[in-house]
Amino acid sequence: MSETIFSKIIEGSIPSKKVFENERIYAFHDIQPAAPVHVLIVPKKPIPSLNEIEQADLAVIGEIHQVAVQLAQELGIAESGYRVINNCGSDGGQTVPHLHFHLLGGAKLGALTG
Ligand code: IU
Repeated sequence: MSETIFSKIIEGSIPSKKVFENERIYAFHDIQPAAPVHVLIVPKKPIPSLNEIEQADLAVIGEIHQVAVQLAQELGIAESGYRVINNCGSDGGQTVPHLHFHLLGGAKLGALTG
């Protein structure tokens, strides 16, 4: 699997505003926030996109959602609500080919559009 900028962020060779890390997951503030709270939650394994997930990856994808809830609580948006999004592929708006989930909140978010 190819290295992306997220691999460099995870290994620390590119700085980031980290909010969570364990053996399997790294989360940091998005460099171009689309909402008052905008965190990216990333599996350390460089899975290119949701299309490439395997059976063995299902646990970490569940854990990413558990981390999203924990971070929503820590960042003060759990009660008011938030969104967890994955963009997959070109039409889905994915720009970095390393699987990641956006945690967005802190304001009333717009309706999803197609
Ligand atoms: P996307 O779903 O692949 O479009 O999301 C990529 C996100 O990664 C996007 O919101 C960027 O602002 C963000 N990002 C970043 O936080 N730091 C970086 O160095 C790069 C992209 I490149």
